[in-house]
Amino acid sequence: MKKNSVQELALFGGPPAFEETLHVGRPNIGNREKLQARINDLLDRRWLSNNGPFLIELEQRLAEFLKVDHCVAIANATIALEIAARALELQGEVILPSFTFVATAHAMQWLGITPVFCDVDPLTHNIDPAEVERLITPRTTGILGVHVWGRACNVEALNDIAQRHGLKVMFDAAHALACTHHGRIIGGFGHAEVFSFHATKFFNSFEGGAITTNDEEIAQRARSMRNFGFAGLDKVVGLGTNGKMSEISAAMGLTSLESLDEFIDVNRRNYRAYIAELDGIPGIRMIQYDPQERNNYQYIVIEVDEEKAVIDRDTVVDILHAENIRARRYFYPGCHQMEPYRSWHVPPLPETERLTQRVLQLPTGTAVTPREIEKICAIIRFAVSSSGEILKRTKRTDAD
Ligand code: T4K
Repeated sequence: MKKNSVQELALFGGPPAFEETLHVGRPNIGNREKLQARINDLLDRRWLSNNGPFLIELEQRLAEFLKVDHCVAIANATIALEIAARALELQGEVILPSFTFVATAHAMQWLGITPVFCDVDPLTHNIDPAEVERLITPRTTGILGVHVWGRACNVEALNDIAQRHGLKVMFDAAHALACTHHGRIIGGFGHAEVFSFHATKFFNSFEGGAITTNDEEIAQRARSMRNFGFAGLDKVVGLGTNGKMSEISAAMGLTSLESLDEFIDVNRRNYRAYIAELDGIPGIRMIQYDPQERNNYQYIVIEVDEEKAVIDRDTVVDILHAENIRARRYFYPGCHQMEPYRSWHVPPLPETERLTQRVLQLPTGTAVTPREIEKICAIIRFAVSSSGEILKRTKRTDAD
């Protein structure tokens, strides 16, 4: 479909466009005065990085919150994944989903570990343990599950497979801060878990991430690796990198932590508003969070069933973009369809491919109001109800 035709169609008799663009991933900002006071403190102290007091406080508070023995704050989740994989001594092949942000796969490939792409469960969007077992080879050393949208992987099944095959298990928990699995907070599962505190996450430290673990040795290795391999003033005990979180990021992290409950409340309110507003639109299904678990509700995820909606996901996204709503298509087209992996000709992953064609995300967080959610949903309802007309007009315009 031509871009212009979508723009014309989006405006054709539908609800008016937003004047200011609404984004998925607009950062939540905590208490500015407290942040500014912390920034003054760190400037007065002239301690800007390298294990400063804000970093130590953030690590302690997060470890307490996540009920883990160790929390190692890192510059971002991608480097945290790399450091965690090295601390776990992963090598050869690691099995992970293709339905994830490309950083999960890149972190392994960057270390010379081959990411082996696994299909997902269509209901949970998480790595499918039965498929994992099928992909194990003599070169496999680990399984890297991703708690997609904050909904936990089948941790028990993955642990069981790992135990039977002598593998390590680690989780990419980039989406899963403050989420639970069977009532237990995510952070202490597997050998290690990795969180992202990127600006687009509901809890942010500008850039940032953390490795959490209950294993003292893994924590110690990670601490040393994030600081060039140092284990004392002049003593380097192994290979390392620079994965340190700066004090200004830790200051933002502490400030975000103080507003965590408020951010989740707003996300939950938005989530419920979207459920109510999208109810009954044919072919539009919003993924639901298990009410028995805690979730952070930071992703509003819609599946578009093209047959029932008579409109495909990409046209819905194009229409939303034309109306100044920057809906996203995470995780399109799937890591295995991105370079360098695409050139490897990975065998088909039918559930992943199906999902990557159907799924989109809508704006939420403290930057979005209930009134804006009503309007976003009105545009989606209008797009679906006019889909026959849109198809007719698009065909005509494309043929022009
Ligand atoms: N594992 C998983 C499963 C992940 O989802 C991610 C990251 C990682 C690992 C790696 O974590 P980090 O190394 O980043 O800590 C964004 C984020 O950059 C990325 O962190 C996130 N996942 C991913 C799902 O989304 P892009 O390429 O979509 O970013 P971008 O620049 O298009 O921004 C997204 C939207 O946010 C835009 O519409 C604009 C808005 N935005 C963004 C920033 C940075 C703002 O409004 N303000 C801002 O400051 O990846």
